[in-house]
Amino acid sequence: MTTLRNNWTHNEVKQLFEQPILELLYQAATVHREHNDPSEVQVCTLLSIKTGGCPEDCAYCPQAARYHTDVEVHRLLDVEEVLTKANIAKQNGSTRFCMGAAWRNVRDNRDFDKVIDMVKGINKMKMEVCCTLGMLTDDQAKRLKEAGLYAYNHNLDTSEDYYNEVITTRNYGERLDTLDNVRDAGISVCSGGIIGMGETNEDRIAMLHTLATLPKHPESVPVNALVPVEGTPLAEQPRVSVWEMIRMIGTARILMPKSQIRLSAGREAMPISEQALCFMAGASSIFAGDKLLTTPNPSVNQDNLMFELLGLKPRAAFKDSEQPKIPVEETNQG
Ligand code: SAM
Ligand code: DTB
Ligand code: SF4
Repeated sequence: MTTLRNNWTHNEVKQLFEQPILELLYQAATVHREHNDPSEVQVCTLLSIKTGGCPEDCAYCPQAARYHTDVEVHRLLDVEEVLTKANIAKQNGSTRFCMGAAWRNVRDNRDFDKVIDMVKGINKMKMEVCCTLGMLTDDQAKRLKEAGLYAYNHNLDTSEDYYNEVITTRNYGERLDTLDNVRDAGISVCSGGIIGMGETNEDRIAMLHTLATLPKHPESVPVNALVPVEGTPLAEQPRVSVWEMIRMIGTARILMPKSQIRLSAGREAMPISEQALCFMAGASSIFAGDKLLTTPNPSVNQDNLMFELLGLKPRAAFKDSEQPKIPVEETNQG
């Protein structure tokens, strides 16, 4: 059994990434089978709890206020509405519920109090609760942890060198600081990136190297294919091919054998045969439901058919881990 390593060299990552695609696929599939049950796929549902109007300039993002996209700005949803959506996601087979907010960073205001109530409510439903709210301080991370947050998503998105080509309103170091705060608070780390933004293979290799040499591997690594959205600076980017997705997923699987490698944005444009190759390369998680945050995704019915066809089954919640404790004041209320 291969052991977990955090000391990968840039050259090792490059050699893995650049090997002939079928060799990479075979090696990644082998590592996947050594460490995981390849028939299990984690099913997560996303919900945009606060949409659009974001002050950041991420060139890929339809929610940045400065680009003219079709996304309608919406204030933070009410707690009850979010809990109802989480319940539907659970009935549809999701074990993780991830709430996204178009914020640069979390602020200590009434909206954050509401998010805390959402986290408490979803944890009580015995789902893995995840948030992606932008930058977090260490105190905010601790508060989320105490409320029962299981995971926090904060993507590196690309290499440090290419970061400035995509986002100018924050830097890579700030991204890494938030990941540290999340890790230190004892929250499961979800961090990955996007391909298809004009970056080179060197940038993809560098991002994978950064992720795989963090003091602890992120427990989840989303691999997104850019969904080009009209009105954003990256609207005209060509779609990435399945081979590029396999290279990213397979390399991530070999580098981080136990992490959930998530076949994330981009599935809407992929036939089942292509998704099957991604599962073969070690993808072990998907976003389910007909919408990601603002863009389309395959329907639950389509995914159920795919699972049946490929002999996949959903992974149980809190497998290999514990459900975060429910705060005392909540248990008292029954
Ligand atoms: N505002 C928070 C932040 O940026 O961390 C959380 C929400 S943000 C929309 C979450 C992630 O969605 C981004 O880091 C990016 O990786 C992904 N994303 C956004 N737009 C995308 C697109 N058009 N295609 C693929 N992934 C996208
Ligand atoms: C992640 O890596 N991908 C998800 C989730 N984490 C938050 C978001 C994908 C967003 C795709 C564009 C949209 O739907 O707005
Ligand atoms: Fe804002 Fe996040 Fe979109 Fe960047 S990716 S514009 S921070 S919502």
